Amino acid sequence: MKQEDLVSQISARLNEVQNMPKMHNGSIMQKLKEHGFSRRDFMKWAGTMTAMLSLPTSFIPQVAKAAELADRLPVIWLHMAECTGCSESLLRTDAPTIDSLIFDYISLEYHETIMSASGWQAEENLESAIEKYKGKYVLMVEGGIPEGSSEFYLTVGPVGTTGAQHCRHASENALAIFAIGTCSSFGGVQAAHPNPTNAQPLSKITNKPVINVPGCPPSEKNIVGNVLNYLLFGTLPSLDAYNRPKWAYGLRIHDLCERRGHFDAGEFVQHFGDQGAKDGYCLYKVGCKGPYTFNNCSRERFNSHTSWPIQAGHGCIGCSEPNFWDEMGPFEVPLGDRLYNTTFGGLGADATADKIGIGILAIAGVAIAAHAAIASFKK
Ligand code: FSX
Ligand code: SF4
Ligand code: F3S
Repeated sequence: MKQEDLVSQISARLNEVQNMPKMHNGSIMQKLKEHGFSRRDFMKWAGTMTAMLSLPTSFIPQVAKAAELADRLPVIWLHMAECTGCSESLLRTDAPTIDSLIFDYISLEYHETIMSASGWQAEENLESAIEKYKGKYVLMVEGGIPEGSSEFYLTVGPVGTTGAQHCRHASENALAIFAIGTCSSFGGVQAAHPNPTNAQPLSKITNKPVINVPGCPPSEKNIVGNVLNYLLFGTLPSLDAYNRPKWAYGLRIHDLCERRGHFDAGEFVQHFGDQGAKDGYCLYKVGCKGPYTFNNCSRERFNSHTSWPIQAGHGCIGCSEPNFWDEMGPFEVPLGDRLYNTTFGGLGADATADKIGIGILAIAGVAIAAHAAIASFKK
């Protein structure tokens, strides 16, 4: 699409959003000011988000406007079987970030962790939010969804009502649906073998399209980026074979890793704590799964760009990939030439998120292991 066409498409969409009812008194700037952020900080943040969404810098004012209009978007957030790490990733910082404040500013109509209501009152809140915003709310679900034969796996509210029933009911009238985190996207830890509760991803619970935002947990930027993307375009983003937005999950961890130069030079950590570890060498031989994992951690990091697993000295464990608990382990041993049958379709080490399909990785695993061995040998 030509840039002028994109500009007018986004402008029309933002006008439409602006005409939707405002759900807060006050503005995002007031909220940010209360927490010590200036307009300049906000515009700088909008610049970062614009780059992250792969938009040219001329779109910064529109991204800022989308954030200002975030209070027009009612959100219902359901918790299923999980550790609440996804919510923590976004909300529980000791110093609120602009991302967490934006999330606070959207109209979060129902979120079990942070709302004050409980019991019957909470149930009523959920029902009235679904009723009031029928067809207009965004549904975000965190956690895998047990579909076990026992009614005692994850019941919420009235006796016998399962989490799965809640998800189906809330998804029926949702405008857009996001599976937040690997558990909701792919089943996660509770779906790992032997999956005693028969936990399922959200996409298997509802027939409606689900955008997956995996990561255990996903970064706050990937959660907020999806909200902004939706405000800007009002449509599903371009998705990969696992329904992950390409702007966030289009590249492998390995592609932009800060230790990549060491991988290419054959400089590896052989054991945790050795001299290579102190010198920041590549973590492939102590199990890094960055070559097989699609996510933007190496570019965006976590906690306001402070750090990320590989910077902290541990390899990527593949937390944004389907079945990573079963398929990527043991976490501190290289995959090498073992079969990895979820991500690549035997397309070789240059497979991109675009081309992947369900298939068997033998070639890519061997190619990466061989490259690591040859690079090591040359050295
Ligand atoms: Fe936890 Fe969320 Fe992992 Fe799952 O994150 S961080 S177990 S993806 O659902 O709470
Ligand atoms: Fe980085 Fe891991 Fe790739 Fe090494 S193997 S360059 S640590 S992503
Ligand atoms: Fe997960 Fe790997 Fe990023 S473990 S947080 S995808 S570096």
